[in-house]
Amino acid sequence: MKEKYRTYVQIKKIYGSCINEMKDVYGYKRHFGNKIKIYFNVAHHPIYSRHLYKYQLFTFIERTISYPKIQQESRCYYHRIKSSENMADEVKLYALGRSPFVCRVKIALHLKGIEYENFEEDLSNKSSELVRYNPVYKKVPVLVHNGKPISESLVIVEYIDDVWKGFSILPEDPYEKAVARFWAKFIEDKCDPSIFKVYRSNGDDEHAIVEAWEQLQVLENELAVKGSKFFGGDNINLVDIAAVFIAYWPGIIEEVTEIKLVTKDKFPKLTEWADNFVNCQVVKEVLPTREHLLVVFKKRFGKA
Ligand SMILES: N[C@@H](CCC(=O)N[C@@H](CS)C(=O)NCC(=O)O)C(=O)O
Repeated sequence: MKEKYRTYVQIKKIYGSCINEMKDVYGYKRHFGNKIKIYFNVAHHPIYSRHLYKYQLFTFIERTISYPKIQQESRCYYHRIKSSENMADEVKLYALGRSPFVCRVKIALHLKGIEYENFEEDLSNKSSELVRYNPVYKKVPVLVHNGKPISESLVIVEYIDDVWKGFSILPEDPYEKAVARFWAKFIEDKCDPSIFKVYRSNGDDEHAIVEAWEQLQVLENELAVKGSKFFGGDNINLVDIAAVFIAYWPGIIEEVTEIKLVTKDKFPKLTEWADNFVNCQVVKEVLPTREHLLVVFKKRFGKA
């Protein structure tokens, strides 16, 4: 009890000093409400998390908070703070904000708390660096780590997981790891291309629609069998990251067009997963805005 009180006093002290820092950063004072909310906000906020990590109060907070969603998000921040030693490296990302492939890499970087320099590409006039770093495909994303380039989003995500500590994107167990890779490859080789095909035909190719539904049904069944919030279980993993396109893009494309591919009626589990996934803090941080994609797709589908 005494220890708990001391910890609480410490939190209050940190909380007080951090309020000023937050005012500097955000220019306004946040309202934190009751005690539990204080812990919640403290655990969430990057500045607080840094202090909390320093004072090793995180486990106390984890014990205090009984809400699973808060725990999940707090854990993410914890891993980001824990991996702060990751920041010494020079990391460059050749990117395109609206690309789901780039988003995969950004999610991985954010999960690990890695600072990186973003180089936004114009695909109609690719930079000489992009062409030099990815001479085979000349596509984004390319990650350049201490001068060494790596291409292909899923390869990059695995590289990030191998090199940097913190949040584990792939399971440790070799069998579980192989299973995660299998599903990521299924999404990459089967699901995404079949959905792209539907959109490329403006929804006119009925055979393509049936094919896409077949692939999506496989994912729907997998989620039903797993019975978990994410493909990765309680936390996101490689499979969830691989499926970022399915989680976010169809909803926006289907707002612009008449194509209805990923609907709640047809895929209740998959759409529930998509909601959970896009609402994860790290995912929200990296997704292009709805407004931006709406502009892109209105132009693309001739609705501008
Ligand atoms: N399989 C690649 C796909 C990357 C990709 O298609 N990138 C697109 C942007 S979304 C691109 O750079 N396109 C340029 C081009 O095709 O010339 C990956 O996973 O990284």
